[in-house]
Amino acid sequence: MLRHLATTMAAATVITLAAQSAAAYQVIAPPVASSGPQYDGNYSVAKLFDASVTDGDVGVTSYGNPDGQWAGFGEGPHEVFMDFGASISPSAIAYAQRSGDLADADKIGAVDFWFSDTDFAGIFPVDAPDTTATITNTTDTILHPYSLGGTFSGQYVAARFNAASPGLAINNPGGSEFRFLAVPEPSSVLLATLACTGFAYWGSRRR
Ligand SMILES: [Ca+2]
Repeated sequence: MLRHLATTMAAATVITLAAQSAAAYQVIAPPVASSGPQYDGNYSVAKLFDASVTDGDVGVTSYGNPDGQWAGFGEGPHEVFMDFGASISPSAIAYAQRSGDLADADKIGAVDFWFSDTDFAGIFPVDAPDTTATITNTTDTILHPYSLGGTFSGQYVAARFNAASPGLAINNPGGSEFRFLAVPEPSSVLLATLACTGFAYWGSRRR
């Protein structure tokens, strides 16, 4: 009976930890300030951060109309500054395209990023970006995750948004929602699961 109880508890521990580790991404809070080009006052950069986004929305929730959309004027590339108020350490981004009026226009295909703990003071960097996120989905407005290829840190971010389809007659690319994402270490979750499971089994053997 006691052994059965211990086994049940061990199984429950594994299930609980598995549930806690189900969120592959942790959404980082939006910047406290952002600036950049806008098609007009209805399409400001702030519209990238005007919706409620939780960890569970990543890869699942569709934004776009009626959610506010950011759009630059013309195909760009469009250069944006963000201040997060304190240093962040993202490993990925979540991006929802703007719906736009034309199927092949108004979408972003790649974003170049520079991270710094010093304010860019409105001067866009001229050196190579720290990393580039390739935005592969241009057909819906779901908040899809994309890797940064590593972990990058800084309070200030300069971001260059590149059109997915340059050269179109009409093209005002932008997005519906954007967030940086932290990616929890899977190894630590696995170790915690194994440690708790082993502890419960050891307890059952002693009885
Ligand atoms: Ca929005």
